[in-house]
Amino acid sequence: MTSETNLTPGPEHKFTFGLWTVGWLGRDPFGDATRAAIDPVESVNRLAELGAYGVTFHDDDLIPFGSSDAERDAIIKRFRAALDTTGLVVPMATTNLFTHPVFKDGGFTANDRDVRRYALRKTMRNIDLAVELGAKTYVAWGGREGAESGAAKDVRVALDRFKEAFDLLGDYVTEKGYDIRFAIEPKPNEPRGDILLPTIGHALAFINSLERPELVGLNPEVGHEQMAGLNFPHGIAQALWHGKLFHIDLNGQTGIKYDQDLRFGAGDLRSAFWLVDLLENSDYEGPRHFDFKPPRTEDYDGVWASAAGCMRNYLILKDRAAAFRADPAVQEALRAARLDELAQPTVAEGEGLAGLLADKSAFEDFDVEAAAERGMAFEALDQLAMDHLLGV
Ligand code: XLS
Ligand code: MN
Ligand code: MN
Repeated sequence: MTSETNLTPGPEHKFTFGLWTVGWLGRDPFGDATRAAIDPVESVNRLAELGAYGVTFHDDDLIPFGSSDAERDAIIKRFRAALDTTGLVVPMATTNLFTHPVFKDGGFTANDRDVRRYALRKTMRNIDLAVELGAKTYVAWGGREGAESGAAKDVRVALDRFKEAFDLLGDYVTEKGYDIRFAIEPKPNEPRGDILLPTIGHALAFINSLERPELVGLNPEVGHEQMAGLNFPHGIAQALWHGKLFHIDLNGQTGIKYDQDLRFGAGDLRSAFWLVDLLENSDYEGPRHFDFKPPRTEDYDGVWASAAGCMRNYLILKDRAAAFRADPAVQEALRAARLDELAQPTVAEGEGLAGLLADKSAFEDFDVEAAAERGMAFEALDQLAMDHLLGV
């Protein structure tokens, strides 16, 4: 690492945190909370001190479920004041459609029609607040949209209801003239046995069937794809290719198991390196949003250490990725691995299908055996990446 490497986070890095992340009390299926509740205003202040750019929230993170209108107004006023004092922004908000028992079978795809109508109204109410606070992205994680058993959910019909919900939400923000877009967050399972729209790929295909596909993109989360054994940087690359990376949830995960939500950089470090390399060399300009859970072993000192670690690891990896790309040996190795050749169209401009079919060197005279013998030189390239990642 060079001496001028700046590992101090600032607003220019666009690091954001969910109120529910540092505010997680450590309750899990086997154990009670290990930390006392924290005031969202305190979280705003602490995150600002650490160098964050913004905060995000579920409606119920900020305004406890069941608050009266007067309580709601007072909470929003206090929160706004904290934002004004610290300069923190709210680039994204979302709805909690999973904690209250009413959502036990889902929100937008619950079999119970009354619950679906309520879920839509709850969402629209919080969209109003999100827009008031300046959010440009509205995340939709359908954690309870799914099933544990085969006949319980007719998936094709549930997808009709899912589409209906996003079409109605699209109508809502369009009629209101809001400048906000939706970002679907895929997850394969947990808390439901199986969740609808389980991966980036499923969600991308779904978005194409909506009435206003331009209003809907993705909020992929590192651990969620890795829970399904998928390559997260590859998924993000495809989301970027479709112009659908609207937001991102960064955290850490070690393989196919429960949703660990480790701090960013913990878990699969190599994957994190390639992710930062990709994001920093893409046109994605949105927040670097951390959706992690400081382990329940930690007190609040540990919580802030964990939050600071997310940002520090991102900045270290950004530095390592930049050093990798700038290294002449890497540029040579990229050429040896023929990345420049991948960027050439397979059929030359003006050549067309006819040209390909007429080209004997492409088939009749092609030396298949000689081509098969050519090494790809990927191992040398990957070792250079390893050296840079490890700072050697
Ligand atoms: C849970 C999700 C959730 C969403 C927001 O696994 O990551 O926290 O990001 O509802
Ligand atoms: Mn997660
Ligand atoms: Mn998430």
